[in-house]
Amino acid sequence: MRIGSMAEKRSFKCKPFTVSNFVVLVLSLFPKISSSQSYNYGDALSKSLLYFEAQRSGRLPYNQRVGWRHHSGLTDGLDQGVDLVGGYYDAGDNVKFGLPMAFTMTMLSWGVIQFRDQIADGGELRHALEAIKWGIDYFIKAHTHPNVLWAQVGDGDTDHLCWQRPEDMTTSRRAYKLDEENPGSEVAAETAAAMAAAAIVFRTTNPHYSHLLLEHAQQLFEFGDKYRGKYDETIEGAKGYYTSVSGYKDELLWAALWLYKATDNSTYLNYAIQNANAFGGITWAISEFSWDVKFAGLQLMASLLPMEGKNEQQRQILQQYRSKAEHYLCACLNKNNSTNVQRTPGGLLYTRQWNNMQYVSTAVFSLTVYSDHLQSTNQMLNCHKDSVGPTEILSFVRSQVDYILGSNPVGVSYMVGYGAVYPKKVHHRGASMDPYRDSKVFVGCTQGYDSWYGRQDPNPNVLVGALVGGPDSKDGFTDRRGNFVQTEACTYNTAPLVGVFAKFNALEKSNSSSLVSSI
Ligand SMILES: *[C@@H]1O[C@H](CO)[C@@H](O)[C@H](O)[C@H]1NC(C)=O
Ligand SMILES: *[C@@H]1O[C@H](CO)[C@@H](O)[C@H](O)[C@H]1NC(C)=O
Ligand SMILES: CC(=O)N[C@H]1CO[C@H](CO)[C@@H](O)[C@@H]1O
Repeated sequence: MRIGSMAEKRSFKCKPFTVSNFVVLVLSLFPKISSSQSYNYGDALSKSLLYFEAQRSGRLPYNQRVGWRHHSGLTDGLDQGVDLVGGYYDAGDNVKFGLPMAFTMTMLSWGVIQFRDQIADGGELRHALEAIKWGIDYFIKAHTHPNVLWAQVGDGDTDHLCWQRPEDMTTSRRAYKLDEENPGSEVAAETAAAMAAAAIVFRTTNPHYSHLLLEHAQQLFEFGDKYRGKYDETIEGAKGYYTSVSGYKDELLWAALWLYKATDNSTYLNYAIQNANAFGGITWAISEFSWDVKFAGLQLMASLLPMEGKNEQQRQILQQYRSKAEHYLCACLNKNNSTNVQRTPGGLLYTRQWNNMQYVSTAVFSLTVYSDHLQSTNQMLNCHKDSVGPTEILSFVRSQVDYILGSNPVGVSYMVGYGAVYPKKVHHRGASMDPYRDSKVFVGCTQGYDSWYGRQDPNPNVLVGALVGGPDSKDGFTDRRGNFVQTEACTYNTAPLVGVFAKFNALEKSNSSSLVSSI
């Protein structure tokens, strides 16, 4: 099976406000490649976690480090009799979209599970755990009954009519609920995956919390599986923003694998084995991995499971999962015979124009995880064209990470606040206006567009750690607030990078001369 148009999405994620005076300021006129430069991955790691504090909704704690943000969304859910205060804004707007928020938490948790020691080594474990807990605490509130999950607060249409700081929001904060009559298997299952992954993260440091998360995860999975339906048909406000193109079967398999990993209960493994074919788990060969299409991610998870103790059927199916995962990895490495992920002339993986960085981010995460796996099991990755070893994979990952941090034709760091040159006009409501701390004067719905959105000046607040949408297929980048295709950042862009930065930071520290410089 091939995917054709399976992932043309987020088509209306950000309302284009003005398209008229599009001043193309193609910065690529000033090439500045410095590939031999060594980056401070520890700094990138710390910054990546600060970003999550800037995206917080709710009542901010005393130790909030991003000072230009303040409390917001303090009555979310109130009208509907539920406390939905907290969680994260997903990008440059002020809506709380359940599906990408849950995916962000799953990936952040996976990063901690895989790279816990390296994150601790970089001094950031506490911040990583706090970032996860902030999202997961919200899911606990949102899961009010075994078969009820509140899956969204606010809606894209009204939100996008306004350009307001979250602290000033006057837009609709209506909350949207999933239940037995109004199913939404993608969000139920992705939230189950996030909570199961977080249960692993907190297993030793907070066993009570971990146990609670497992209960929620099991119920949510059962709810999503038993009452099947596409969430964007239930929550109309999600369509056009986070349309589920791949449906919910990938999320169900993904959640089952996370639950298996968290509980070791073979019921969940068998679910992923029995449904492997019918749900596309071993039939789809796809070369992208995102908040929507997660076959590649679940195939990778399945291929990391140990074969010991599995029966013949399980082994066979797991092997098929693995072969599809390897298709994805080989495609990223440009080692497949024909289907590969495109690259820009500057060498960046290129999937599509709108927020391309999200795909780069999941690809480098997957490759890093697999490289570690090959290393520890003393194996090679056999692609059509070539066999690739763990060091070569890591070397490619490093090229992508360094591109992100500044080794690119434009010479800009696509991670905001990293280095000297980075996007200054990020498409982000809160960052683009005077901070609430300094100016409590209310900014109205359209007033924000009039006074702040179209300004030529840099944003008053630096959205440190945000990974913006990134360059186009020719490495071009236009730093303009209205250019949301390139200058908007999303929580799920940064989340997979946390562990990868930690890994490179640790490599650099432990083996600064030999290993890292050779890759
Ligand atoms: C495994 O999970 C299933 C489904 O939640 C449950 O019914 C069963 O009791 C669990 N088994 C064990 C050994 O905990
Ligand atoms: C890939 O192409 C090479 C060279 O054309 C060929 O030898 C090989 O059999 C192909 N591999 C697969 C799996 O198609
Ligand atoms: C068409 C092509 O060459 N793509 C292949 C890449 O590798 C996977 C796994 O071996 C194949 O399934 C694809 O067909």
